Amino acid sequence: MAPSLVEDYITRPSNPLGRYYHKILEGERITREEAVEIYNSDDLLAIGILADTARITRTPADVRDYVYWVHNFHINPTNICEANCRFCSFKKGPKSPFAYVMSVDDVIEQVNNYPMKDSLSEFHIVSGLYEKQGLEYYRDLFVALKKNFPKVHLKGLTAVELDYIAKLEGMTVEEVLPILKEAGLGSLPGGGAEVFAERVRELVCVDKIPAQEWLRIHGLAHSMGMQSNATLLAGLGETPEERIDHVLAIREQQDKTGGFMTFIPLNCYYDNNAVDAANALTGVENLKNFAISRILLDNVPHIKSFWIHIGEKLSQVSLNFGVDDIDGTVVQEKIAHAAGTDTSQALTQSELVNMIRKAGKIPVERDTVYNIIRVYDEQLV
Ligand code: V47
Repeated sequence: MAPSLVEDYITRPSNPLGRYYHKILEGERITREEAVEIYNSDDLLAIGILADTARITRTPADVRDYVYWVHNFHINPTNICEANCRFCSFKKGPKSPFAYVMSVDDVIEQVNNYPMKDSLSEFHIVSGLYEKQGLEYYRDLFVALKKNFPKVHLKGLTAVELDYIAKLEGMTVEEVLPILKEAGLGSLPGGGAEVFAERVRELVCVDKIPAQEWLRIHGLAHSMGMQSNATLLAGLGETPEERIDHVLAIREQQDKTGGFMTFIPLNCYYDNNAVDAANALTGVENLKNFAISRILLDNVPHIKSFWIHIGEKLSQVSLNFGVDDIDGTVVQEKIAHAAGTDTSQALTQSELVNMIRKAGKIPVERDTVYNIIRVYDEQLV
């Protein structure tokens, strides 16, 4: 829609969401109550306009059409996990015939087998909670990855894994994080947050660290100069208000400690796990989650739609609902695929560039911490 049509649509007297348009344009913070009204509206177009207005208003003019992606590679050192999250289809018990454990050498070999390894800029490293992979394993792994691939940023270990490793070693996360940072860890991924609502956690991930601890560990990383991401896993039976409260908890933490780069609303898949598929999100709800995150998070620079979870086409649509990042090449996604997502396990750099360009945006390759590597403003490579 042309800018004038957008303005006409959102500000027409009969549109109850019009007043939020002015609020967002003026840089005013949206409250919980207002967010609930926006989220519960059936006017998806107006919600998209509000989110896009929030994105545009808070982004410098020269980069407003940029959509970011990263050349990354996922490393999951084991699928053995002691936790019992009811939504997890990736986890295996130590005696399962499908359990696997990778040594440091196995990981290095796996990366070496990737033909495009020389242009990678990020390793995304997450794993199960496994007693044989403690602090020493991760220190050795990070040192080896840095030795073999010195230019690649290590984004690894969720707050849940950090808490587990610390307890395993009889240490605190305050003690463990500096050791891992020294070994090469650059930032924390956003996983393990799930839904912060205690009511839902008791149903689906009762043995996971509570929300306050997840937030505290991210705040700790921020205080040590490490940035991080945050996720919401929706589709676990949570209410719209619980989704909004989750986003607000991130906003509150960000006010205190700064370091969140990206917020990533994820949607659950239900194959091979114990969560009822009746909770599955509609496409509309996915778009509302992106939009409300952008509208509320006036202090987090980026909103990511992980194309692996919502598919390439809805990812393209999400770029009009506040999203400015689609993650990356990924290379071998295992967690959502174990649960039945039917997207590819990887996309090439050209496929990502095309996907963004066909949605009318400018593809920008970034590194983990959003330094720009290349702006694809001309013809494709
Ligand atoms: O934390 C688990 C989720 C997350 C299922 O930081 C499931 O840049 C769907 O955190 N269906 C891992 N999802 C993914 C993640 C992530 C992804 C992309 C980028 C970044 C980043 C982080 O996957 C887990 C959990 O919330 N998950 N089971 C499932 N059945």
